[in-house]
Amino acid sequence: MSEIDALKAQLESLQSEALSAFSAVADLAGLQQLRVQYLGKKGALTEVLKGVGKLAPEQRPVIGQFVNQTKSVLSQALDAAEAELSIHAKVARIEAERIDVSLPGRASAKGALHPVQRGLDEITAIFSQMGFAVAEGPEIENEFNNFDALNIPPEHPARAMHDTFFVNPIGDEPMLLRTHTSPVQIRAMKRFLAEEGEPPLAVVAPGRVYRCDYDVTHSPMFHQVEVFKVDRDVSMAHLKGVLKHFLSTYFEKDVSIRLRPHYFPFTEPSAEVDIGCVFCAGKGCRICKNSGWIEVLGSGMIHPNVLKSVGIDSEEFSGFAFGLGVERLVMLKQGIPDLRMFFENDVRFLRRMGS
Ligand code: 2NL
Repeated sequence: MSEIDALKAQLESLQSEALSAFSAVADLAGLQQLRVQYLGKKGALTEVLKGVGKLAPEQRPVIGQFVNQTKSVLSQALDAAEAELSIHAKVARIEAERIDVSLPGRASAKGALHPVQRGLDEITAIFSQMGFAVAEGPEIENEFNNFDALNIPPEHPARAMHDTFFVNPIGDEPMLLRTHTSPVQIRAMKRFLAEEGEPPLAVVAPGRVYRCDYDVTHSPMFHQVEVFKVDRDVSMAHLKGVLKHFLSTYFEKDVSIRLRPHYFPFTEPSAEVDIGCVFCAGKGCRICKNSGWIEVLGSGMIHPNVLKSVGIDSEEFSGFAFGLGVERLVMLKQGIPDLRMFFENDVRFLRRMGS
């Protein structure tokens, strides 16, 4: 066989070997390897070309053309195989990513507000919508804001050590954890008068309060909302109207209310407020102890001494005020039987209440 025929035969077997290798390859990486193996700089085709040097000069273009033809056959076959494998790869990827949109969704765990915080927010929002300004203040207070300004004299039982948590004094000034949100009201009145000069002013003060009192129905930390309004000619009728609207909105029904005479040092006259029992509609049950009424808050007309202590002329202005325990109202609305459930943080309770 002539040199040129031998080279041609070599190229033909190279081509058929390569083509069957291309069609057997399973993935794009393997195909890339074959491309290098056959068409690369040190590939099989280059190896064949080395034999061309032994040919007579007039034979070289003939074999050159043959090599080019083989090269383009292989290169086209590689491109075709590559296109095919790419489609396979894409189909495989899409298949792997397939999602069944008809499957039910997986529930994600959601956090929720604590029922007391939710109650606090709900109650505050009702007064805010009525036009009361929301005020907050520090939980560590002095004796003036917590007691003196509220007409609570030094010998008053509420001042006794066992009710108040005292903390480190500031200099000579005794400091305490506020026992009610009233000092926020005192601060709000003082600030408002400094800024605006004179009433009207209407404020709602939500927050944590502390008392050294711990048993089945008392927690050393609990939450209060206090409300007051001061203006010319404010009367008990305004108090009753605000209470009726608030309580009916909070309990989401038309509740009846009843005021009973009471005593608070910071109001005169003072009244405890009952609502018609939300459990038995007044017929009498365990919750209302068969009276048909449930006590929900304390209220009254702001004592002239309190107005004087913040510099409001009690001859010209009057005001109503009331304070309520948030835990108590949330228990009544949600039917929670035991105050301690709020503070035990049993996740079964929190999950049931969290919505
Ligand atoms: C209760 C009673 C009450 C007030 C709070 C108040 C505030 C100022 C002036 C006068 Cl600045 N009064 N607050 C008035 C009456 C009752 O709370 O039993 N709360 C749970």
